[in-house]
Amino acid sequence: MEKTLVIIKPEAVKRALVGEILSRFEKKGLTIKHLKVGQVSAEVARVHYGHHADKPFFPGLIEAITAGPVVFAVLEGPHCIQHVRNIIGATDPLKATPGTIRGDFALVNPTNMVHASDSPETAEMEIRRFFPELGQGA
Ligand code: 3AN
Repeated sequence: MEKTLVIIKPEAVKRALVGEILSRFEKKGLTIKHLKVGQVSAEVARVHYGHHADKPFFPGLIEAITAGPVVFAVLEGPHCIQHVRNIIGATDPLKATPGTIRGDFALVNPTNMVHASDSPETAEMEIRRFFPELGQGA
């Protein structure tokens, strides 16, 4: 069954939106396979957002994702990756449709509330990055 990695970002944890966000995935019918509170280190953040390293917003992005506790989740279900991307909405909160998580709760980047893997390859890599303790069980 397809899996994806979700990070509920520090701004969303601070605003007490964890339950609201997880419940949207659950109501869709997706299964929470693994769940934990943690923190993204600056070192891991620079790897995770390496594809944006040359962008002017990179320092702010690293600051935002490392600003406080986050929630990591592995979700599972048919077409899980695309369903989760649909539920979270467009990357830019200004373009995210109302009814999506970013459309309902975010105003501006880089605090767009949630990260979710965008392909099977990144999902596999990100699950290994943020749940190393799962090993082969991931
Ligand atoms: P997504 O998170 O939707 O997969 P990416 O991977 O292109 O989008 O962007 C990673 C993160 O970088 C976004 N979640 C957002 O926080 C931040 N970001 C993307 N574009 C901008 C931008 N133009 N200005 C500030 N932050 C941005």
